[in-house]
Amino acid sequence: MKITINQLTLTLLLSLAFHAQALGQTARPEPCSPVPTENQLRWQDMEMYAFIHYSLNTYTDQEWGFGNEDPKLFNPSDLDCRQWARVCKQAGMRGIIFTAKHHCGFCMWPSKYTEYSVKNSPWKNGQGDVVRELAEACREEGLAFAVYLSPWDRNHPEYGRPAYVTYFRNQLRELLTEYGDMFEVWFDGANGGDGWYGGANEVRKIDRTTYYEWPETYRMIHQLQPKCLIWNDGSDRGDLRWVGTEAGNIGETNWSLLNHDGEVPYEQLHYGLEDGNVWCPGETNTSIRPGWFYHDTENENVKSLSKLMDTYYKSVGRNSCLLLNFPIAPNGRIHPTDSLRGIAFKKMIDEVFKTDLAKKTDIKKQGKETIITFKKPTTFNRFLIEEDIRYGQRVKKFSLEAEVNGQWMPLKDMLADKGDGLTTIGHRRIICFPTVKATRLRFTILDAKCAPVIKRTSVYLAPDITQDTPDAGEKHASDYYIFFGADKVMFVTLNDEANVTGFRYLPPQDSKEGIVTHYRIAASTDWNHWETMGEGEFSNIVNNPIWQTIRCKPTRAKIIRVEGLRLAQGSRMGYSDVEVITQK
Ligand code: FUL
Repeated sequence: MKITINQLTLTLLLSLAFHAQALGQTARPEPCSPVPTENQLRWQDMEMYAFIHYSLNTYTDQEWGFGNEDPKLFNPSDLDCRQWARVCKQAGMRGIIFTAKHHCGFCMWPSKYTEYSVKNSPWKNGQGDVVRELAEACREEGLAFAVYLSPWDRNHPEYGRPAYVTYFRNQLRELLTEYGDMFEVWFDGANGGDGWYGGANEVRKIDRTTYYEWPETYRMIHQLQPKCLIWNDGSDRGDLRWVGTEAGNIGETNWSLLNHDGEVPYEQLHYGLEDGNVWCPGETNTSIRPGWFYHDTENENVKSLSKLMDTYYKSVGRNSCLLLNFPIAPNGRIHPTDSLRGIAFKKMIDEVFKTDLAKKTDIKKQGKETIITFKKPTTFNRFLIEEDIRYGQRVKKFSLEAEVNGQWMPLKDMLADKGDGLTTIGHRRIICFPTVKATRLRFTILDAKCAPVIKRTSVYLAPDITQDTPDAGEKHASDYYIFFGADKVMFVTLNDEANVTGFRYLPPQDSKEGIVTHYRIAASTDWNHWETMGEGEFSNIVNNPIWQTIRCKPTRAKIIRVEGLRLAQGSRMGYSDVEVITQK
């Protein structure tokens, strides 16, 4: 239903909402359907929680295991779940979602339904249980706990057949009944493809809409853990949605709504659906490093503080929650760079939102306008606004102006990719703009689905992040002569001949066009003789277009030839950056 805001309705509803709350009265605005469930409301207040990726991949330097990796590789010297929980807590995370089972099928708990687990690893002589240790550590630190259970299993012989679905459900039941409360279960969207599958070593495709029989699994989850949210990038609508990218941002326009049925195209994952018929907010997932799993080669690429703040504004500040991944290093701990950066991140958030400059001001609401009058000219660069989403998400468009030297000047969201970014609000919207010194700030609601119910308006001054900010981290770039011999053949020439031990590829960042999914790479010193350095697949490169690293035995080279054997889309291979790793 579309309502044109007339001044009277708005004033009435706003004051109703404010005064009812302040006085603890029962009068409530009519909900503007759909509205969130209790579980979704609780989730939204969590704002930030951590992902932890840890599995056999940590020991094989992979992002996706094939399913035949040896469980004996799992033998951390110093595994310490309490360290993970402490770091996450200090980084401002309110919970942890742990990869109990990733696509390789290796179980981080001694499941009674498979031999492919920690029980057949040398760690603690097969008596260990990472899920239990982490669940306990979370409880001690007051963090909520949850699991990622990959529906795709590249180890299981029955994957693709009905017997696997029973196995999957049995494992889920085990996790939901033996490890205490879970706030969320995470069912990854990567499903089916090649794998080991008990030695069959073949490609197995499944029908995402029918294979897993999600309705039955959902019933089981609701029965065993009524407060647990379902994240599912599969066919059946869960309680939360993926945001269509792993880069750490949701749309500046972000409706927490979708339609209950049907496939969800990228646009809707990213921006939601204004007239959707079900509440399904976006959870922004990204990693503190380029990859989800730990790789030594990424120790220099932990996200900088400004990148993390950008991620915060583009997730929590856009009506979403941030799910930030901390990979575990082979010794069984979060790497010191990641933990220092995570803690610096939380400190910076606290610093930015320490003093609400709107607190000691005169705030006047008149119809669709709110005017904040400062006692004296005040400098600020952030505007924070919240709707009371218990009554639904209502605002469609607003404006923001600062009065500078007696003139009203429009402000816009400098982080928006499209337009001025002054569109939806929801649970929380943070508008970032260059610092202004103003006497007044005017916020005007221009369009809404129902009469708005605004809960909070705040103003802040965020400090600059510079190279001197403690633990902020730096950028890093490469510089080679690169050219193409054919549409799918790239040459990278080095200034001097060197012993090359690896090659790194950063795919195009803006679209799937030209992303290399399967490569062959060779080295030469004279353009005539080529020695193959490697051939293979870049796992998960389309969903997560991050730096890919190929390691090889030391090979003498002056020129590197990279062939794109298969591309995600298009016929010309693309790249954002490359790097040649040479022996020191
Ligand atoms: C993706 C997976 O394929 C990645 O390996 C990772 O687990 C990420 C969170 O989700 O789709």
